Amino acid sequence: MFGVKSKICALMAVMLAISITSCGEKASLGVFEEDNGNLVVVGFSQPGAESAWRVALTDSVKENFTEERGYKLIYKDGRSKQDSQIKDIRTFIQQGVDYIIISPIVETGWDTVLSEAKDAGIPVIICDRNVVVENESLYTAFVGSDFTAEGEYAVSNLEKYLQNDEDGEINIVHIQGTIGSSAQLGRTKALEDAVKKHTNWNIVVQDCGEFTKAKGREIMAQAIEELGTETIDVVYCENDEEAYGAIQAMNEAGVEYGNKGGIKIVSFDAMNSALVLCMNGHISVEVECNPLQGPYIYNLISRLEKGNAVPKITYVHEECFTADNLEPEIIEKRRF
Ligand code: GYE
Repeated sequence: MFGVKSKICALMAVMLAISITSCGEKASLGVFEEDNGNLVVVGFSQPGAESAWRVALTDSVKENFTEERGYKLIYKDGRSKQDSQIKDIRTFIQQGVDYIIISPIVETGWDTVLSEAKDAGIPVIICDRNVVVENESLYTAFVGSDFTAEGEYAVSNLEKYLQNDEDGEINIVHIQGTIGSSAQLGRTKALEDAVKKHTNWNIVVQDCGEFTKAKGREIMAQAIEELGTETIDVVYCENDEEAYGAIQAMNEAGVEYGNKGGIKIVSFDAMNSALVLCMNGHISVEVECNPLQGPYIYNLISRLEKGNAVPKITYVHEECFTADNLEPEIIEKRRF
């Protein structure tokens, strides 16, 4: 049935398909360049989409780098793996983008890929979490949070809630974020320093909640089961998703929490729904982590486009909330 002729035909068809594909790629690359001739191309590598906070960051960057403003944004989600993020960054380099924005899942392990971007002459803006590299010149600028300051806000406000308990033991369940991310490192350090300072504070559980609701719930449910409902005084959650999960676990176990009595909750991000819980006294301390970083990054890249120098570090504006400084109008005005 399949004679030499048909085999040759098949081979030719395959070759044609290959040449069409490669032409297609070339053509689309050509179109890419032609269509975006005047557009500045920006690749944005996110670690994943583990929280509402991160979705807000993605939206903020997308809203700022629009075609109307002269930009073409290529967005890539690293599915919570550093390897995928590195692959995505290499793709941007191959595509010859003009700038790369990276929100790095963890702080270390970026030297090689950043050197590749530098060799290709592509400026890199690190956003949200930071990197630790041997040579700071491997990236152009950092825009994001001061996580040590965030942790210190959290701890000093928690101290206010606990000041009447100076003599009793304070048992803390500590649900950490992705280990090795700057958000986790800064927020953890502040708590661990506070525990060293207050001899009656004890971390009774310390586990990684990966910044997700499911893990937050799991860790808190297990803590309640192992320690009983009376032993835990504080749950320190390194983001709102984990706090929502911990609250779910406490609701399911019938455990009291909040300012009126029961377990005190500390959380980070200050997403609107968490602020409502804070205003109502269910969450005791909410430290804001501002995901609206798009305008800051846009500002930096516009300056670089004009050939101007930019600051190496830009911290975004952040505040700390408790029931005492929250009102519905404050929450309504916020965008995340
Ligand atoms: O707190 C959390 C997110 O890196 C600051 O990551 C960010 C953190 C944020 O998933 O909700």
